[in-house]
Amino acid sequence: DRLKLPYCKRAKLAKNPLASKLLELMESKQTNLCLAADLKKTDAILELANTAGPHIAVLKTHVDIIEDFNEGFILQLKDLAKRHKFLLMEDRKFGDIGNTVSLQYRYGLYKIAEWADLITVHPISGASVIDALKKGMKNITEPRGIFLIAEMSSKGTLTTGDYLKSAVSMAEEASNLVVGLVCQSNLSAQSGLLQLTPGVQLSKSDDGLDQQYNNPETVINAGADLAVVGRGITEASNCLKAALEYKRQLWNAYEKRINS
Ligand code: S5P
Repeated sequence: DRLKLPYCKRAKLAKNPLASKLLELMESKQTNLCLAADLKKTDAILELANTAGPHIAVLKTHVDIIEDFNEGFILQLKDLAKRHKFLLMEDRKFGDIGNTVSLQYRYGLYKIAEWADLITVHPISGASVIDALKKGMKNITEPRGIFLIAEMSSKGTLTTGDYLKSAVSMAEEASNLVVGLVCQSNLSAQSGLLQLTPGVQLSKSDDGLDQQYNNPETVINAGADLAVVGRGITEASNCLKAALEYKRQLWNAYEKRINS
């Protein structure tokens, strides 16, 4: 049972080397927190990454909301990721035909393929999107991984029924490149795949725009291996204190899960 296995054991079962690396760093840093740094200024993201860095497994970005994006920012972010040992995920949610996705991944202002360890992808266009992204990774020497979005957190999402089931099989069949699933419930029994679950907040149940929140223990018990926290940390009066509190609660819930 995936949910009962410790991260260090699952690191050996993952087919993607980056999934193994991620599971190992979660174990060694004792954190299953993915921080959504949804901020508009590079300085603010770098400051947050430096403060929270030692306590998170993944820093998740939406680079297209940044107002002063530049290459120096990426170099500094990569430097912080190396120093504090976390991975970078660009939550691009690619959702077009293969050819367009491979161009969006590799070119343009953001050159995501050059720096993001992990990306998010919608399975909407079919399984060939994975091959297209593989093409976009050509000559990139660092390991790369994909999180496939099987199920969204928002109220009224269309990711249900057969769509959801097909997304899971797509991930399981491409587990050499797919590191895990973005979803709200325990959908895959494959111990080498990670479940990334957003919609986590301690003090709110929604955000007024149909985001739905659960608490750390609920999402970990629903199968989350990595829990995404954004505004619960970025809008706290003390971001470090908030990050530490989410980290503590998420890790305790994980330990309880594997030991129960
Ligand atoms: O279904 C989803 C998938 C994602 S990746 N629901 C989500 O909320 N997300 C992302 O998680 C979203 O884009 C945002 O970056 C983060 C949640 O942020 P929060 O402020 O609501 O915690």
